[in-house]
Amino acid sequence: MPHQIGEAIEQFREEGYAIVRGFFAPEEIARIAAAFDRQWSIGMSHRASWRHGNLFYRLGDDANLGKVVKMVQWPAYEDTLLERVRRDPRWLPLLKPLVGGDIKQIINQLHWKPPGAAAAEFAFHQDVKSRRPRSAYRNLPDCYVQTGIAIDAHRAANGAMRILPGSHKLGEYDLGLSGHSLGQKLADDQLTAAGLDPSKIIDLELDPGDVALWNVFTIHGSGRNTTQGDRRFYINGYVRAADCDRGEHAFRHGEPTQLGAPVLVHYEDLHRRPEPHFVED
Ligand SMILES: O=C(O)CCC(=O)C(=O)O
Repeated sequence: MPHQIGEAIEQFREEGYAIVRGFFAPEEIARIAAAFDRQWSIGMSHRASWRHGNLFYRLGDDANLGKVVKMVQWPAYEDTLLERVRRDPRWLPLLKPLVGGDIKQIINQLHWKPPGAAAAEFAFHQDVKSRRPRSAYRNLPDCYVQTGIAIDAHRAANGAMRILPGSHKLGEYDLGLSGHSLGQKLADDQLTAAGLDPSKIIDLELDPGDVALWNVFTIHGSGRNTTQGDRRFYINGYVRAADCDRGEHAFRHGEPTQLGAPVLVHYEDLHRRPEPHFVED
């Protein structure tokens, strides 16, 4: 594993993405998968999107499937296993060389791609677009690492992420996208229209327990799941604490830090409206 981690860090710097194989063991993935299923049931029990502090069940009306849970943001406040995974000490050898040992987290998210769901496609985008408010971040190209844990196998057929290697070196790039990438079709034409070469795109194929890393400027997206099974992905986004005014600590001075009372991440009304409520679209 140490050898693999060194290579992953180098590839992340050079190509804007990397994969570490077998980061979590099969029995751990089985437990995380069960946590996903619990979170899906909670989400589906609500009549509309529902928020409690930073915890947010974002529901959608899918053209093919009807009601779906598009994602859950900050399930770690609700589920102790998911909370432990986000600050598992095994992240440190991977993250420390990139952002140091004092690390905040700005993304804690569960993604599903149910078979056939159109609402679960991500058009090509760069995550930098969602790092708001921009004034809260310093040194963005170097301070941020997005990670995704494959719960199911990720293959081209079930909507594995597609990545443009080296695109992190382009900086913030106009991909002609209006609105959120989630729920918009993944199409090579989008890249061609933006002056990029879609033949350079690669599928990020992962086995359960593999971890993918990508840079905040890396151009990526993911298409439709055309298989019969689900495709689940646990995303945690880490940032050098000194370079970000938002976020929950995951590690302080190299020590895992448990979640406490929620702090400001993306939900601007956290202190004005902390109570549970529905969010109508
Ligand atoms: O779940 C996915 O495939 C897409 C992830 C992604 O594009 C993102 O989180 O920015």
